[in-house]
Amino acid sequence: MKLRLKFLLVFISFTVFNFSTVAAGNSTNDAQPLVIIQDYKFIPQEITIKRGQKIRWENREKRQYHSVWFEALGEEEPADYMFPDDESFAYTREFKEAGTFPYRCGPHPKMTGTVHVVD
Ligand SMILES: [Cu+2]
Repeated sequence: MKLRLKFLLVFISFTVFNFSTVAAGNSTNDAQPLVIIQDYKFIPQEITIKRGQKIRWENREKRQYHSVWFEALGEEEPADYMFPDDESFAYTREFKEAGTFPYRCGPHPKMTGTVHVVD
């Protein structure tokens, strides 16, 4: 009976670990990669996806807007901020080319992240 309980616990922790890996978006499986914005950070800060996948960013900050700006690609700073409490809280972008794409938050230059797109 004790042994069965041990197995159950191992199974549960394994399951939880797998889910948290997917939730952090740091995987290259078919689930949509997700980057959370919280505590003035992009979490995870670096993410690797397959070419053709989309990344979804979600602002889960309390009362603070942010943006996702691929400044290094020569793009203009997004005029629309991501506010946590309305529909603008999420932003999705598809990556059609392989490469390394650094980005930042417009209003907060220290908030940076990197997208790695692989074939
Ligand atoms: Cu920000």
